[in-house]
This record gives sequence, C-alpha cells and structure tokens, in this order.
Amino acid sequence: MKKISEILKISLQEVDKAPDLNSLDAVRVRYVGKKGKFTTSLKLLGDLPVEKRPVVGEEINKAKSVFMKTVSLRKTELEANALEENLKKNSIDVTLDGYASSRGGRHPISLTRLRIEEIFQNAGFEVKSGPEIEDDYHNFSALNIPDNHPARAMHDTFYLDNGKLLRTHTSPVQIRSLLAQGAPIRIIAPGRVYRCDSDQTHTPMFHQVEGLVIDKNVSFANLKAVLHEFVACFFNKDVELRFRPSYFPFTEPSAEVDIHWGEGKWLEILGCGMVHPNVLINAGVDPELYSGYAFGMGIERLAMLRYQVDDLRVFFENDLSFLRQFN
Ligand code: 2NL
Repeated sequence: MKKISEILKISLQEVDKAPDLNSLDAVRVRYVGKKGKFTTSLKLLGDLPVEKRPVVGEEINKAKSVFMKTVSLRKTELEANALEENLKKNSIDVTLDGYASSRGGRHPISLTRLRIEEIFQNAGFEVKSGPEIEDDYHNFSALNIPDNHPARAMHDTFYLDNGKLLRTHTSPVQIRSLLAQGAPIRIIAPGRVYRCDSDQTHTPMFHQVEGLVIDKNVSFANLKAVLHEFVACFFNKDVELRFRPSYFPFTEPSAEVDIHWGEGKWLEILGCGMVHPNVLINAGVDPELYSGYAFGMGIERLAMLRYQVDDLRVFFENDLSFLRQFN
C-alpha cells in the first residue's frame, strides 16, 4: 500500500513536469500502458493473500483514477498553451499597410475626344450628342445621300429588324440640332459610329467628331482658318495642311485634308467642305441667306498620331498594361 502511494506521488510529479503533449503521453504509457506500473501492479494482485486482494485492488484503482484525472487536466493545460503559442506565431498585424487600390483612368480615346471638345469649345462651338440608333432620313436622305448611294448598301450599314440603323457618322446629330434650333449654328458632334467593316485598319465601331458652322457670309477661307488653328492646338505646334479636292454628297465643294508629318510625308486626317444647298434646305435653312461649312474626323486616327500608337486595335482590347500608360 505504501508502495502504491509512493508510485502515485512520483507519477503525479512526472505529469506536472511533462513539457509537452508527447512527453505527457509517454508518462501515461509508463503508468497505465500495457506494461505500465499501475497495470502490472493489478496483475500482481494474484500473488497476495485472498483477503488482502480487494483492499489493495481498490487502492490501486483509486491511484490509477487520480493519475488519469491529473493527466487529463495537464493535457488540457498543454493544449491550451500550444494553441496560445500557435496564435502568437501566426497572428496578423492589422495595423500594417494594406495593398493600395489603384484608381482607374480615362481611355485614350476619351482623352482625345475631351481635348478636341475643349479646343472647339474655346472657339465658341457647342458640343452636341444624339441617338446611336437612327433612321434612314437623318442618317442619309437629309444629307443628300441618294437611295442608290453605296454608303447605304447593306455592306456598310448595320440595319436593325425594325428598319432603323446604327448611325454611320454623327451628321444626323447635326441635322437634328439644326432642325431644332435653326441658323446660325456653331456645333461639334462627337460620338460612336458604326460600319459593317472589320480589318487591320477598320473596327465595326469607332469614334468621330463632326463640326458644323452655319451663318451669314461663312466662307471656305473661314473653314481653312478654323481647321488650321484646331490642328495647331491639338498637336501643340504649327502643322502644314494640304487640302485635296474630294467628293461628299453633303458638301460642295469638298476636300480631304492632310497634315505634313515628317519628310515629304502627308497623312489624311479629315474631310470637309461647304454644306450642300440641298442639306440646308432639308434642315429648314434658306441657302440664299445662309452658308456653312462642315467637317468630319476620326478620333482613333488623331489618338494614334498623338500617342504614337501604330495599331488601331489596341484601343479596343482593354489591356490594362496599355491603358495604364495614359493615367
Ligand atoms: C470624313 C468626312 C465629313 C461632313 C463630314 C456634314 C454634316 C452636315 C452637313 C454637311 Cl450636317 N456635312 N459632315 C462634311 C464633310 C466631311 O466627314 O472623312 N469623316 C471621317
């Protein structure tokens, strides 16, 4: 009996000293495992006289129970310590800086459009917009484009099931403005336009700015002066212009304009002309009293020149590493 209380005392000391869960389990095995001290003591009961067996047996079982309870408490304690340590090791410092979220930026086409708008606004032009879904009259007929003109062919125009179409230029915006407010007028109409055409240098949707000035005594000389000033402002330098005679159904005379861009190099950037009398009549303006000029240019082309982009299609791919360069 004395020996059992002695074993218990030592075993409890070992439990208390066990530094971690593994050594605690080793202690447990040493006392209550198959060959443990309490286990073997119970097996040796048979060597005692019959009348002593129950008392000693009970004593061993009590000691074993106290031991097991102590092991269990120590186990809980060690597990709590381990958890605490793990939390410390893997804790997050919530006061550290996070990742900065980057701000978006304007698309180069938008930047170019805004720049063009600003230049013309400073020259007294109003910026106008209108629907992208148009009817035949405002997109074609009013502009003196006859029924059999190639621009009307299915090949170029996106027609909708309801007989309407996607505007092929922003001219209808100007026709609508003119019908609504009459002459004199001085406007530009930037916006998306659509043509059923797609290759290296054409996208089915692109951007255009058209301009329209109607007043008394408006001349081709006024048109040349305004375009020359616009190009100088846009490129921040004096650029030589070349007017080549051309044809548009809605202007007469008509011209295409090139800019002098490097040794002997000329690049076409816009089309223009004096508004055709038929267009003035269609828009309710008396061509005996008023005259006007109009012009149209592609925004993508101007953006490519300004930002030295040589492939039109990058404007439509939305590749972030391309777009970030314009922030
Ligand atoms: C081009 C040529 C042009 C016009 C657009 C126009 C508009 C009205 C009346 C008369 Cl309401 N003309 N617009 C005139 C000449 C040329 O655009 O090459 N655009 C990209």
